[in-house]
Amino acid sequence: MLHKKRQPRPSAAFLRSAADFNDIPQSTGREFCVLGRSNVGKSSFINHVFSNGSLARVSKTPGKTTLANFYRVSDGSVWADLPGYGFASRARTEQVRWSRLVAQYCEYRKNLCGVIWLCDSRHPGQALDREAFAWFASLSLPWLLVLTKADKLTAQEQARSLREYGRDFASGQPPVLYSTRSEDARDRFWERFTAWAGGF
Ligand SMILES: Nc1nc2c(ncn2[C@@H]2O[C@H](COP(=O)(O)OP(=O)(O)O)[C@@H](O)[C@H]2O)c(=O)[nH]1
Ligand SMILES: [Mg+2]
Repeated sequence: MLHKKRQPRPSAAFLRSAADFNDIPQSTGREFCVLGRSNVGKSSFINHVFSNGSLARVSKTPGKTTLANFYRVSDGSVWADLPGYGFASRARTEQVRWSRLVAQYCEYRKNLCGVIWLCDSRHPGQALDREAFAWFASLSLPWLLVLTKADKLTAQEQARSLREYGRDFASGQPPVLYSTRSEDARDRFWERFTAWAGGF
């Protein structure tokens, strides 16, 4: 019987948390950061993609995480789960609020190879994401756009989300749909990540 070739699936272990830039672990290897607005699904994504439900804490209260959490990955790289930007606030005065930590990390971390950028697949065109994009693109950081919570969309809506996000935030890589409810999503992510990160 023929088996579909599986992508290699790295595992990860918690390294440390950092409250400010000076706390960040010494590391010279390849590093990737996970960036996105509060509640977009960053911690859930990290747990799911590494098949380890207790790696990152999934919060019930949006905007609570102010620490960056670092993980050592079995491929030798390090991943950083950064505090989310902005808040899903009820007020209309939403604006990007970068923590100093995120700003300094993205600007000064020498071995940062790229941003795994998470946006909610249901909400293309959000002002906060546009601002975030303008900022890290200005730093010339490569990004891979991951569209979270795809299980909440129909196939047609997923196609539309891919189209709109791909148009707004075009890079050499089309966005990747993700859902923590799907094994296929995990395989697809690793396939795309390997193609993207292979060049760094
Ligand atoms: N249906 C669904 N819910 C998700 C998915 N990813 C995250 N969530 C939910 O979204 C909420 C925020 O997730 P969390 O990982 O804490 O977001 P973070 O603030 O970006 O780290 C939690 O209630 C998660 O269970 C997904 O792929 N599908
Ligand atoms: Mg989180």
